[in-house]
Amino acid sequence: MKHLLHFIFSLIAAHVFAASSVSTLEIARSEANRFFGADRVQIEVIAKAPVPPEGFIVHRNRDGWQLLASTPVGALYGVYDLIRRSPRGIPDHFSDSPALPLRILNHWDNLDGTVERGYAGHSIWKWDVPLSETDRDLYTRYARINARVGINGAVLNNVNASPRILSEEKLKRVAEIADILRPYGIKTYLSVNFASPMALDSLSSADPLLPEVQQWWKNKAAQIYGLIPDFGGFLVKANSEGQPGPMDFGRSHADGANMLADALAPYGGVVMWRAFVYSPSDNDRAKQAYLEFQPLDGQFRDNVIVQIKNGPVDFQPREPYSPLFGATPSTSQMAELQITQEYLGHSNHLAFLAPMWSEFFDFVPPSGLKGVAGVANVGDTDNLTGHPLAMANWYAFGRMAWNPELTPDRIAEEWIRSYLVETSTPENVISDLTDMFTESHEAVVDYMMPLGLHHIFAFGHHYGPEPWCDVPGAREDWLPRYYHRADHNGIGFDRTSKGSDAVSQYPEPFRSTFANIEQCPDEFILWFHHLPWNYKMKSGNNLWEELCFHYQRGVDKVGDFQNIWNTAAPYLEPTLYADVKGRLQTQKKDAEWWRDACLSYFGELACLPLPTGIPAPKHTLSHYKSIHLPITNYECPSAALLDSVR
Ligand code: GCV
Repeated sequence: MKHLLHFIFSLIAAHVFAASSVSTLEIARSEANRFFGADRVQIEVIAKAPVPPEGFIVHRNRDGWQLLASTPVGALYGVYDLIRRSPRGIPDHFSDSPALPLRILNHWDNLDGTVERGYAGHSIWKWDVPLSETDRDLYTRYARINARVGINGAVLNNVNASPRILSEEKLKRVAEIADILRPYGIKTYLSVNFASPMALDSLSSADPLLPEVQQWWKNKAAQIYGLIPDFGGFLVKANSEGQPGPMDFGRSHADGANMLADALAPYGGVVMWRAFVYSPSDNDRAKQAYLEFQPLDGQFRDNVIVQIKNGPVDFQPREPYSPLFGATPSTSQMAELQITQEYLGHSNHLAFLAPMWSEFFDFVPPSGLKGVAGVANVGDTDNLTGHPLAMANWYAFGRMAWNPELTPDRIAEEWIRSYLVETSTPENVISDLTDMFTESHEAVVDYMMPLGLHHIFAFGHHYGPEPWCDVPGAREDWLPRYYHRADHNGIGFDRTSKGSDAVSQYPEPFRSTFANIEQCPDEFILWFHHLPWNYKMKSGNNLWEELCFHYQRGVDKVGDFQNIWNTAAPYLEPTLYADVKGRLQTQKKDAEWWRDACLSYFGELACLPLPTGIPAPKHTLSHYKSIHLPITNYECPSAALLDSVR
């Protein structure tokens, strides 16, 4: 490595950069100087250096470090890696580059400033007023946070997209934002509404095979690239949950995606076409994405990437991986993860998500993916993420998008050391905090939906338990009973060949593992099997007892987290300490609410007593059924509101 570096440095003496890339390098240099002292890090960017485009090589020398990259953004990432490594000691030689080319945040931000499933205030993007210095500073702060973990793209608006995002006025604003993000290596993308030609310019159709529709999108692409030369491309939610799409005109997803892809291709743009679809007619929602997209394999243009949610249903606390991954070998795929905690206690609960994403990558090799997108948890509150520790999820998303093999405990520890505690913090405190982070997702699964249960949330806003939920006129597959299928005989969704046969969408060995009740992991058992309440589990408990113990384990874990947090108090910033302490109290009460409500409801069906060690519910089932939170789909309930109802 050392020799290679010297060889490269001596061969190529100078390099000229395009004007736009100079500022990236300036940022890299100023970050390095600020953190390590003037000129301690010598940065060289050599276009022909044998370093991957966003990668870097670092080598310690007498005065500090030599950092080599083939692009300015590679240098910037190298500086941030040096900074990240510094609390643990920087090795003499190291190199790195990202595993996935696209590492993108998807904002579900609306033009009116609301954020769908956003629990950190309003959108940071301003659409109707001139950008102030404060806005620009915020966008720079946002860009820097992303660059520090290697996130290289941002889709600015909601997939439930307003056509107005493509109006000239809004595109000019997009260009202003893109100019601020660009020096940090971030490309800007937009979600588009498939019917935009009809909504914006009164075309009579948005049929992707009509020449005038194709021309409309070509003109739109030309306009966008005139304003934003490095625009990343479009994200599209089509024919899903009421959004328009090519199927409205009798065309396929491929027809729709390809039309947009052709418009973007001359400029190098991509289309990220979402596979989040589920028609009301199918017998199992979990099968839909596969059924609609697998037969289209090979029909998409090269610059189309099908974006698939990690699981087959919808960002549940735990899902098996979506069988669509790997099922379309001739079509590019990317994964969609959710950083915002729509189904994980919003910004009231601590749920560090790296373990969930790591579990996903254990099933889905990153080598088969073009990228990964994360639905952002960013808003305009001071700490940007609502729950102060939810910033660790934004961080973890970036780190895992860069390297999906990083372990959750390493990521947690990095974040804790870099952003949470004082440098004097004893190792045992750091270790306990790390455990708290890495165990927190499983705790949430335990007190919300253990053993493969899913989608038993309150209707609409998805906060709190409602396994009994019934909304007259609602689609069956929007109601919890569709998913848990509990009655006096048992509980769980039979997805074996005797049921919906969703297992047959999985390749071996997963198909057999999930289908075989003896082999199916406990964490997915009620996802794939309908079992009697007295079914004997691997632990020796019957299913009912096992369910109860999981709920209790989740509650107990939150109690442990409270203790760990209190012990760490002397090493934490006091306001942050108090904020998280309050949220942990809410989380504990919510965990008890989940346990008591779900066990009351399922217990009444199972007709079995609570096992020893499980406390009696605080209230009657009818009390739990009477709880309705008056909140929207972009609000986190306050502690006071929750205390007044549960
Ligand atoms: C943006 C779920 C969420 C919706 C979201 C949708 C999607 O249904 O509840 O808020 O819409 O997923 O991913 O498109």
